[in-house]
Amino acid sequence: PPVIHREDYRPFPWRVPTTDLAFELGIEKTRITATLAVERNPDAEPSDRLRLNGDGITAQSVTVDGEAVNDWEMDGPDLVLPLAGDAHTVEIVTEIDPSANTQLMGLYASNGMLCTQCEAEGFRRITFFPDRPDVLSTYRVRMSGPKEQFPILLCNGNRAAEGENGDGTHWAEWHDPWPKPSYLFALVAGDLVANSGDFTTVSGRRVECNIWVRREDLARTDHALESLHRSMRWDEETFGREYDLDLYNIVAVSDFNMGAMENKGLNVFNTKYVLADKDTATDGDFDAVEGVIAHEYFHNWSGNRITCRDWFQLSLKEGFTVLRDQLFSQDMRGEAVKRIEDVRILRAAQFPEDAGPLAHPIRPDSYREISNFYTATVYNKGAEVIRMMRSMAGEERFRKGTDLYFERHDGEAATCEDFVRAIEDGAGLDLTQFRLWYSQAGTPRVRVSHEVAGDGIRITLSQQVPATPGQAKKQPMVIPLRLAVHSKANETTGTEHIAVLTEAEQVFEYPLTGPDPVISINRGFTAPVIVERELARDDLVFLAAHDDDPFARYEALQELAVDHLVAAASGETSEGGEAALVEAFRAILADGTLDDAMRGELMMLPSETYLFEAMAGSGATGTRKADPGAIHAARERLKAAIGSGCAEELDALYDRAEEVAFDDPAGRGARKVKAQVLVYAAASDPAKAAEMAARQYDRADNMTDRQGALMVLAGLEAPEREERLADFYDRYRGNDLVIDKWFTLQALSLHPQVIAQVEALAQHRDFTIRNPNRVRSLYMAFAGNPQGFHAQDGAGYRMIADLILKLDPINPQTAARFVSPLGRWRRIEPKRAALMKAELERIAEADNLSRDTYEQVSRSLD
Ligand code: DPP
Ligand code: ZN
Repeated sequence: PPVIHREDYRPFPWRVPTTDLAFELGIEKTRITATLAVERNPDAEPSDRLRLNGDGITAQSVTVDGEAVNDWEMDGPDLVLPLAGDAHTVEIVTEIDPSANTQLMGLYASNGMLCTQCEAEGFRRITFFPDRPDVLSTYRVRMSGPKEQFPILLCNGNRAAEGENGDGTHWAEWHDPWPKPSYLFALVAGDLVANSGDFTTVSGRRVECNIWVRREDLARTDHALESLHRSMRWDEETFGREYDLDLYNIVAVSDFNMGAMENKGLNVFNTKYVLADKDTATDGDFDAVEGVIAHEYFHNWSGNRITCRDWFQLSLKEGFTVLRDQLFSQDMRGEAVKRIEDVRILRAAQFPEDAGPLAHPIRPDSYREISNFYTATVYNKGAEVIRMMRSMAGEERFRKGTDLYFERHDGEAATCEDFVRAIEDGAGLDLTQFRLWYSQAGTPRVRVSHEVAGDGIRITLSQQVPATPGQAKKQPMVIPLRLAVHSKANETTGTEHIAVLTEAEQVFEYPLTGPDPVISINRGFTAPVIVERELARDDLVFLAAHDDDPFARYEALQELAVDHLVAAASGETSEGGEAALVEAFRAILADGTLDDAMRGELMMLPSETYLFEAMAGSGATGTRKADPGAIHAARERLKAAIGSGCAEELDALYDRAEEVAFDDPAGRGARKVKAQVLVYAAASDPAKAAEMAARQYDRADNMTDRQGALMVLAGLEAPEREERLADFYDRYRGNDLVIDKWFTLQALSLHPQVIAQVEALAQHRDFTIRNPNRVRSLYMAFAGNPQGFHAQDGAGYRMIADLILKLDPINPQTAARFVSPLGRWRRIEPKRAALMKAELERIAEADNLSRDTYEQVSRSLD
């Protein structure tokens, strides 16, 4: 498959001012008549040929200006049509079989309904079209189909007309007044019901909002609707963005590759991010629904009104929109905890990507298959990069920058460069050097050292950006770091400064506020970097207990744990490390100034994936490899030490939390710490943990408590395990999203037989490889279970490779997502690395690999 380069971008020679689509809908046969008004694009190199993208479709007929023509030709999947004049009307008829569309790209069938997914390149599976985001067109769509099967017909924009055909079929016409690229097209036909609620915008526009679901799911849609209304209000207040149609539809679909899709006026969502009630969804699920509803809504401005010029600019809409949804959730639920959650995600998903064979800048330079670039780098690091601009400008000036961006580029297909320039001009920043964040991959490492000089402190910061594939040499980046200098002797905290590191090495001087200084740096995680500081253990303990920045407290505890665990896993002595951690924990458990939501965060040890990253490349020679087995063992030992060392405090915390009612404002925090107490009990006293967890399960009046208990039970060899797993299954049988949880918590469990259990689950009658949620619920969970995935004999690697080979012909986009866990082989100890590499090679040798999987596997072996 060819490589596409960012530098090769050329404007399309033709414009398509209007697109009329007529759909005759059927599950097995849908006929599409597309009528395109085309005219020459004065801003492009002229051409007498019109290239329309296709993918697996054939034209039944082609007419130009009303005349049937046959001088067109197929060039691979595309249709190329000679056109001599300046403006023409092109009509093309295609026929497709939605029921055979297992890729879930384009128009497909799900549970008897029809729906679409067009981003990035799915529209070309419906009809021939210039399927690229810089071709904007105004769409009119007519749908017709059997009324009983498809009583509801939805499309982008507003309803224009509808009627009956008198033969059992009916039709509807929709018109979207806003020009859009083809990837934002959507259509839904099915037997659906809506939870509806109006929203009145700041200027008084009444917007009808609907959450469309299957009848049996209607009772679980209130949270989604409320989240939508909150998002609409927040975007007006925070970014000055108002909604621009009379209708906002969201449809929940159970077969979906992504989380959700921001199609203009007609979002299509994975059911996972719509349905939630107390009995079936955890607190985390509620947050995820709120966050994804907000994300897709915010795309209406950052993505739809201003879209991307080409797919290399994906972070223009995704990075910015992730930042917007993060800020929204911070405002809804509290800044400190949300920030820790977001950093945890970045470290779990993006840091390993940046350190591995799939590393790429947030604005990639090339790709074979764009679906492979919907990554944590483009999304989450992209958000961090814009967050840094915001930190440097301050909120008010940043808002001036985003106002200018929306004003300047409304209605356009823009680039990352356009965004940066608007922020420069609007916020008054010079981002010349800062632009390196768009072009250089890899997580920068910042070293911190200091010396006390009189009543001041000189802090030396140096940076190093590691080599990444295709980028051997790096230039110094702009790294804004919020910092403060505390006094350990006085137990006082210093004032906050912002140090902006721009050179390879730089000295910053600040006054001292007391003796025994301890530096608190990258407070609030202002920069997505790895800080390397040689802090004495006492200093970390001090920061963990006293820092006035909640993120810095969390970070100090994490660092204490990382230092100890990496040393222990490397067979080095970590004299007193365990005792220090037990004491730091005790302080967290006893700290009356913390609420339980924050306490719960502080109680979470760094993940094994994060520890692999910390271990790989560390050590005196910098060539150390991660040893998953040793890390797992060391982490379990530490959990046991904390569990027994703080047993009394943990019990007391559990008892206190158990008294808090579900609806109490402190309820979420209480549920979070209960789950953590069970985790430590399982490591230190499994019999007691089994009893506690079974009791929690039996008494639970909500999914958070039930799942938290079952998660722990699933890892234990106790009779309670089987009983409660069976109970859970019986209770929720037929509820796909909850049965997904049932698969996931077994695949993630610490049970020694987890591999055999996952193999058995793959044979379970409820398992199907055709539903992406179900596949991920079992196998993505398993790939994230280090003990199972990294089993010494390679059985875990083999299982994932087998899955990739089996899934690739069915759904390549989802299959390719499973490659990256195997791709980390270079940072793992040699025995396991060889096994991982052998599985990648086995995949590479398979015939007819999809472009998606081929690209990921070949990059991983390079
Ligand atoms: N639907 C995906 C998202 O919102 C891709 N645009 O991020
Ligand atoms: Zn998005």
